[in-house]
Amino acid sequence: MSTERTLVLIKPDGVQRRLTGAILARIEAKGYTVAELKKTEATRAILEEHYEEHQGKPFYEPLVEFMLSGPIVAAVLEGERVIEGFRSLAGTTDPTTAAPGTIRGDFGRDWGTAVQQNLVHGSDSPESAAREIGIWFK
Ligand code: RTP
Ligand code: MG
Repeated sequence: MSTERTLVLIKPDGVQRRLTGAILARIEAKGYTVAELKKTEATRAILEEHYEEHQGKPFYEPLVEFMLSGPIVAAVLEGERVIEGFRSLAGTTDPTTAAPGTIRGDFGRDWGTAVQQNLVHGSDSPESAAREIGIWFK
């Protein structure tokens, strides 16, 4: 048994496009528990912490601007191997090439500006999950 917790964000494009319910339905259908859930707005300070590893990369500033562009839904999921499992449900980073059947593959596309509009975030390791849950659910 390896029950884990992971941090999921429905990014501003997902909330704005009214995909929150559809995304949560896929999470629950897969058998994961939504342990915490809130609609919130990011701040630059929160994003600097959350995206610490990406600071200095060319996509960092556009990513932060995008994440500040509207409300976000933050969730903590629980389940067996949910960290890897949610990333599998989400699909690869670029929605244009993410596999059909995944959240990014089914709902995302290239919106002209960016890969950053890819609907969801999911923690990528147990260490990231613990760190990110602490940022969004203090
Ligand atoms: P996430 O962290 O959001 O779950 O996505 P990820 O692991 O698949 O992607 P990551 O490499 O951690 O990048 C974080 C977010 O930055 C945006 N991004 N833009 N080349 C680009 O323009 C670019 N690369 C990454 C995406 O929003 C990505 O989800
Ligand atoms: Mg990542």
